[in-house]
Amino acid sequence: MTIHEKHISRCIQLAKNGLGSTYPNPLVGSVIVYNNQIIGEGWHYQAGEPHAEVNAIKSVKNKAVLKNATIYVSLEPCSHHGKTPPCSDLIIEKGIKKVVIGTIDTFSEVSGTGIQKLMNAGCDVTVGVLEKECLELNKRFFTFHNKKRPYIILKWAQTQDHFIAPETRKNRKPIWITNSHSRQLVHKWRSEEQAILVGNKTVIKDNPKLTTREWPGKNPIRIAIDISGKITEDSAILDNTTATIIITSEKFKKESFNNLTYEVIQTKEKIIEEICTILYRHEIQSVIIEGGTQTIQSFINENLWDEARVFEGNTTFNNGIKAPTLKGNLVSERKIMNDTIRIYKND
Ligand code: AOF
Ligand code: ZN
Repeated sequence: MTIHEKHISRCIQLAKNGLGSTYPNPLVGSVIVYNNQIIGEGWHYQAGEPHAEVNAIKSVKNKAVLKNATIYVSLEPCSHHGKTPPCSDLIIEKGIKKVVIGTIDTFSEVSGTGIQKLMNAGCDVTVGVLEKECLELNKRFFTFHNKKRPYIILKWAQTQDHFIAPETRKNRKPIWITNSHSRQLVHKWRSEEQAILVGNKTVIKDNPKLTTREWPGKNPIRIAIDISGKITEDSAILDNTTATIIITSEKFKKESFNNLTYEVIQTKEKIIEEICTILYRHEIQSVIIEGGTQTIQSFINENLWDEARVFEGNTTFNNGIKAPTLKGNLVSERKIMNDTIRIYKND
């Protein structure tokens, strides 16, 4: 690992402190190095608050040495006036001459103009250090801006014989396939995404809350696909404690109020594409899809997914509802006690 890579790697590590709380902004980390030593660090906590570079510069005690220091940042410093002023202006104003950047910011307001500004001011700019890792860090942000849809994560739990649920079930109570540690991990994952989506069968059969109650993170926006208007008013997802979007047809549309929004699907053929467009319009950068098989499979069939996280429990059902099937690259496999977790990427 080169010195540049070592410092950008630290930027990535710092940036991850903001996971789940920076939407719609990206995760960004920054370090300032003088005489081969890190003299300042910062990351972006939350949209509307200072950017990573501002926090890193603020943390430097002896500002006089900035003129001979190098600033490392995992994403191109911004050049625009958004909720906060441009970071590239601040870098220039502080006299920092060397800038090392992980990757370009593809947000249309920035998109290379931050780098240009720095170069025009005479800074020595290096771009593309640990680029792959920096792109992965902001996979949600980049997918949203580049593909004009959210980053889509599919999640399901299956038995050893690949069923996600038994055929029949009493009392709208889910039957657990995975252990409590795996379920806690799922709640952590929910807290990292901006939204969570299910089909109406899951709402009707499981009556899920879709919250992060087993993890101290924020709740994602809840989304249910209910084209045929089958979700009943006593469903837990309509409890108004968290923002919820019901995607339905004109016939079943109701008045939106407080935390509950109804969105209408116009087409018959391209429903999944249209759902992605609706989510894009709501500025949702990431969504975790938690079932059931029909909903997940319809995203797979349209090739509208980025990552799949599949739990395999230690039980068998012999019959029931078959798990989705997909072709993807297995990128990791690990165990939580008796459960196996496999992560697939679609690339
Ligand atoms: C940076 N450093 O730490 C972040 C950047 O509304 P604003 O002012 O917060 O600007 C948001 C945009 O700035 C966001 O869409 C992204 O392009 C960039 N985020 N840039 O130089 C940071 N978080
Ligand atoms: Zn900035």
